[in-house]
Amino acid sequence: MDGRVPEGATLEVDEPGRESIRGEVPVRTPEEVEAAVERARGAQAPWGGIPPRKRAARLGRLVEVLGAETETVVEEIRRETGKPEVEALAEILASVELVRYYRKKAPRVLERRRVGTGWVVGKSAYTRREPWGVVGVITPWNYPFLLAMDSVTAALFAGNAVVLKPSEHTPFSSALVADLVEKAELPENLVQVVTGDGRTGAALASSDVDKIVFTGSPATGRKVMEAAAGNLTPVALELGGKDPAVVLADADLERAAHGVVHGAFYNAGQTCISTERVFVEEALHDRFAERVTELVRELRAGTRDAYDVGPMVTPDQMEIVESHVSEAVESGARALTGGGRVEGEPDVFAPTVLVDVDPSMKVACEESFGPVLPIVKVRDADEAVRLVNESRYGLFGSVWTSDLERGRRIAHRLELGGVSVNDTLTHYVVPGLPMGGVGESGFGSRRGVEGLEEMSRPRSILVHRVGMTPELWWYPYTEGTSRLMRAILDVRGRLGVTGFLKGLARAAARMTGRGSG
Ligand code: TXE
Repeated sequence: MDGRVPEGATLEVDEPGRESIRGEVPVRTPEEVEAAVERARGAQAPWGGIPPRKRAARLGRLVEVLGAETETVVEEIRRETGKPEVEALAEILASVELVRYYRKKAPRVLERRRVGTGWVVGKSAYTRREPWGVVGVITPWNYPFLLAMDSVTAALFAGNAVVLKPSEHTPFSSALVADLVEKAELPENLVQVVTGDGRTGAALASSDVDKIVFTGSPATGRKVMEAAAGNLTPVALELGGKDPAVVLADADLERAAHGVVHGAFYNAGQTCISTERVFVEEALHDRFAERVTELVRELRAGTRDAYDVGPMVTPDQMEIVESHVSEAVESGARALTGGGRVEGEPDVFAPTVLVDVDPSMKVACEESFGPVLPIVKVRDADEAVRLVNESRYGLFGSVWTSDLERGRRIAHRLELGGVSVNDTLTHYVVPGLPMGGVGESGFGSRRGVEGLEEMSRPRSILVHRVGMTPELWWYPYTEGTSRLMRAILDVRGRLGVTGFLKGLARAAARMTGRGSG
C-alpha cells in the first residue's frame, strides 16, 4: 500500500459467516479527510462554547435515541460481525450506561474547580477543562459500535467535534453513531465519518485534528503516533493485550470456571479485555481444566440459528488463531476440546482449551484474539504474578480466590491497566471504570472520569483581587526582596505546628533584621 487513494476508490464489506457482501464504502482521500476536519471545526466552535451542564443535557437525548434505535443497531452489528444477539445488545447497553454516567458526571468534571493559592494572598485561582477542538477517532472491528460510541461520547461531552475513521471491516455499524447524533438533534457536522482503510486512517492521523484517539494493534498504533508527531498532535492509544486470569487454589471452582470461560469466549475471543491465558495454581489445575473443558464443550459455535460463539470477523484474524494453536500443539500442548475450524462453518474457529502450555508459546504470550484458552500450570501465586508482569502487554486481567483481601493484594501487584477479582468482563459494564493499558497495551484512558479528562485539557486561571502594587517580589530586586523570600521559606519549609512556630519566629527575626543569614 503506497498511501495514495485513487479517485473514486471503494471497499467491499463482507458479512462474516455468509457468502454475501454487506455493501461498499468509499475510501476517503486525504483531501476529503481535511474537508471533514474543517466541517467538524466549524461545528465545534459553538458547541465548545455551550456550558458543560447544558451540553450534557442535550447529549442526554442520546439515551432515548439509543433505546428507540436498538433494533437497527443490533441488526447492523450482527451483519458486519456475525456476533450473537446478546453480544450486539451488550454493545448498546454499555453505550447507554456511558451516556447516562457522563450526563451526570461531565458538568462536575469539566466545570470550574477552585484551587487554593497557599501563601499567595489576595488572589483567586481556578481551573476549567477545555475541549481539544476536533478529535480524530480511529476504531477497530471487534466492537464497531461500542468502541466508536465510547470515544465519540466522551469527546462530545467534553465539547469537541469528532472525525471518526471506522475499521474497513465494519464501517456501517460505526457510521450509525453519526446517525444517532443527528437523530438526537445535535448540531450538524459535529460527528463526521470518513470511511476507508489504513490510507484514510493515516491521513486522519497526520491531519489538522487536535487529538487522535486510536484503538487497534500495537503495530498500527506506532504508525499513528509517528504520523501524529509531525504536528505534535497528542495521542491516546489502546492497543493489544494478552490478558491473564490468575486462578488460585482456594478459588470457587464453579465461579472461576464459568467466569473464565465467559471472559475467554465472549465475542469469539475478539475482545480487548478477553481472557487470553490462565495461570492456575498446581493444586487446582486438573480439576479446573476438566471443568472448563466440560463447559466449553457445551458452547454452541456457529453462525446460524442459536449460537454462543460466533465467527472470526476477519480472515487475517482466523490465520493468526490457527497459527498460534498449531504452533502450540506442535510444541507439546494438548487441545482438550476444539483445535481447528468448525466443520461446514469456515469462518468459525471451534472454542479451544489447551493444556500443557508453556508460557513461551505464542498462544500464551502473543495476542491471539480468538476463541482459545491456554491453561498454564504454576507453582504458586508468586510465579503467576511474575509471568503476568513479564509480558510486554498490560491491559486487563482477573484474579480468582475465596480470600478477597488476598485477591485485592494480588490485583495491586499485577502491572495491568485494570483487574477484576472473581469477575471478568463485568468491568466494562461499570462506566465509571476507565479502560487503558500499560506497556505495549498503550496509554491514555477511555470511559470513566479519566475518559473525559482524556478528551479535554486543563486551563488554569489566576485573578489578582486585592493587595499591594507592585507585589513585593516584583522588580527592582533589593536586599529586602531576598529577606522576604527567605522569611517565607523559613515558614513554608517546615512541617507540623512546632516547625511552623519556629519558622515564624525565625522569619520575624529575619524581617526585623535580628535574624541570621
Ligand atoms: O487492527 P489495525 P486490525 C489487535 C488484534 C488484531 C490486530 C489487528 O490483535 O489481530 O489488532 O486488527 C486503521 N494509520 N486488536 O487489523 O490494523 C484501520 O483501518 C492510521 C486489538 O483491526 O490496528 C482500523 O480502522 N490508521 C484491539 C484501525 O486502524 C490505520 C482491537 C485498526 O486497525 C493505519 C482490535 C495507519 N497506518 C484489534 N492502518 C484491542 N485490544 O482493543 C490501519 N489503520
